Amino acid sequence: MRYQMLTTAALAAVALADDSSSASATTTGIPATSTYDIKVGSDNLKFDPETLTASPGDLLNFHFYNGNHSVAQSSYDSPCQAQDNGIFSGFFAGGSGKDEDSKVFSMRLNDTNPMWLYCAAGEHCKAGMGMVINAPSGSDQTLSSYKDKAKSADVKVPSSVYGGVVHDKPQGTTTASASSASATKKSGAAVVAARGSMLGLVGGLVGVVMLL
Ligand SMILES: [Cu+2]
Repeated sequence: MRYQMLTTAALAAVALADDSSSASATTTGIPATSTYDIKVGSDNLKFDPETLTASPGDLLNFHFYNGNHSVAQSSYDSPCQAQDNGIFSGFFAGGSGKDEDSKVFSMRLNDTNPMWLYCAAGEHCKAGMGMVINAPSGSDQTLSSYKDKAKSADVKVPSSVYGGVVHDKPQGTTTASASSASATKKSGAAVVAARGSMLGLVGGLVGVVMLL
């Protein structure tokens, strides 16, 4: 039960962070946070990019392609083993409706600690489907050594989504526009729509947790 409450709190934090960041960007002039799009499975059993340096407050969007994939977090020492205070997106499989055209898993970074990520589908992790965010500098803990260790690891699949939210991909954000005014308006509406769906999802998950 404690674990479920922590999960709920984490999801709420994502939604709240989304609101506060947009407010501060418009009212105080604090530098805007960055958004990173990460492709999962677009190039066989790989993340693209496989390494990423990002800052607290940055938003990470994981997009899923071609077949059954997911993103989960392990420690460096235990590749393919989901850790409780990490993230798990759930599985995205072509044909299930959760494909690259409609859904995305999003999370906001809280710190610059290294995040070792893998795909929990089948044997993908053992086959080298891993990535690292904010890899430790000057360390022998590298992505290639993480992948080497993964070859002989057991895969632990988390039982539920946590550490982020699955939501509908905003519509129209990739459409090229003739004027900057209409582009701004369009993306603003899309952001509001995305936020609404994220909050709705959080509410739904809270409801599910209450039932458990
Ligand atoms: Cu995979």
